[in-house]
Amino acid sequence: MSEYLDKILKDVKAKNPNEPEFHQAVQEVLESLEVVLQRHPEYKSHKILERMVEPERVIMFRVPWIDDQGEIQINRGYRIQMNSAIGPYKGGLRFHPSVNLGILKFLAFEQVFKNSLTTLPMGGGKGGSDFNPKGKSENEIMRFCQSFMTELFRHIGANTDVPAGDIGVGTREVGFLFGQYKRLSNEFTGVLTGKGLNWGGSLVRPEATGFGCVYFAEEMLKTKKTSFDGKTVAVSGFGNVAWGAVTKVNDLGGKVVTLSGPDGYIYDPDGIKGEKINYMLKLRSSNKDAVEDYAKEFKVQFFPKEKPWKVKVDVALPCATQNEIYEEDAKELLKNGCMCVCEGANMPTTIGAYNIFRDAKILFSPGKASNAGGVATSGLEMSQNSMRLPWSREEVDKKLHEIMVRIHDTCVATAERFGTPGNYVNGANIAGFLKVADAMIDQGLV
Ligand code: NDP
Ligand code: 2IT
Repeated sequence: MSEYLDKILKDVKAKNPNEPEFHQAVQEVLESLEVVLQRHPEYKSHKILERMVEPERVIMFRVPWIDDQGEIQINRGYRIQMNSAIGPYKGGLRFHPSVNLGILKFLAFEQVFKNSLTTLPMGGGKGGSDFNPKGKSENEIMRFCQSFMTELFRHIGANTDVPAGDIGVGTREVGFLFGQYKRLSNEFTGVLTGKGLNWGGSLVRPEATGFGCVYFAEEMLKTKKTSFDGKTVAVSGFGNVAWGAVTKVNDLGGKVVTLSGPDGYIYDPDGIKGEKINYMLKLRSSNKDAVEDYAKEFKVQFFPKEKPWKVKVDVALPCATQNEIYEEDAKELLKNGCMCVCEGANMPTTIGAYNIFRDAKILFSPGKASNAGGVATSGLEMSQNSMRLPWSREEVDKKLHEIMVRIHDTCVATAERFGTPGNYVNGANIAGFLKVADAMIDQGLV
């Protein structure tokens, strides 16, 4: 990296100590931008990068709630409003005990580039809490969501900041949050996406991230004149994104042989299909946080505390969480002939593992491009809410598919234009950056 970019990264580290995921996300983007700054000195003189690594606003708040035993519990809530150059802040809420300021800053930073790639008018944000949904009753989850929104509601709005789901936040939680927002604001607006179908949600939003990831991978495979038909696929995670991805791989003739959770992974050589896909929904809603039950139910092997990257597959779709593919995992995947890694989760691949994939010249796509189908369909939900007209399943799915193909083609064309053909990481970072950077210059020093 140039001295200039190196200084930006050093300053980020000094100003945001103990936030390794944020440093990692910034480093990955800066490494792609060297060539852009050489060609466009105006971004340096306008201090665009220095501004982009500083959130426009960070909100941090107390979330008190009462558990089923009548005891008071206190969690911490956050919303990072990262960048609003191209639209209202937009991004999910994550409820997981690992949540902290650094993880949410990394997610909000990624979201800015991702939302820009969708071509829809959405800025970037992210929020959540260290609340652990594991083992909580539905009433506890509702009381937590109501308390969380009692503070958050004054900072968001359909034209200001539009949250959605992420890990630990699905339609049920969005429902509790929306109900409380409506009660406090006395307004029925599209302030959240991922809503239920009967109250402003969009068809295909639940499937959208996983579907979009597989549509993207399909385009990558096409560049090598192949397809999902007959391919063996490893998926990690067992949540919303994994479920959508498994469904679409089956539709396209591929076979998914793994799922994983914090407890380990399952290996199902016959393929996760039919009723087994529906079983994933049961696993997730059980609030048990484990995949071992799948192995018991369908009598397949379970590998405790291991990750699914040792299995021989053609394609890997990491769909669980950040930093789940390390260098040793990347080497295993390559040794077994894996030809395509397409991220469904946000930043599941470490920088070291990415370097191994890049040097081996296999197909590799960063989450900010390949998982953008979720937020893109959130954008379509916002459009439907504004028009007060719902679209059919076919219409939403068609738009999602077109958006994913367009993002793919933009990544390919941009990587080529800036001298690294085939490098989707550079393509995504540069294309996402250019639109936001130009909008920031247009809008003056803010
Ligand atoms: P879910 O809550 O539906 O599922 C998350 C999955 O990851 C579960 O299997 C979960 O188990 C596992 N997981 C979470 N944290 C950890 C951890 N620290 N260690 C091991 N496993 C973990 O979330 P989603 O499917 O919505 O999200 C999955 C990924 O996709 C995340 O990276 C998210 O940011 C990303 N994403 C989500 C989008 C969406 O629309 N939902 C859109 C774009 C990206 P458990 O949580 O039970 O521990
Ligand atoms: O990481 C993501 O893009 C999401 N969790 C979805 C965000 C959204 O606003 O739909």
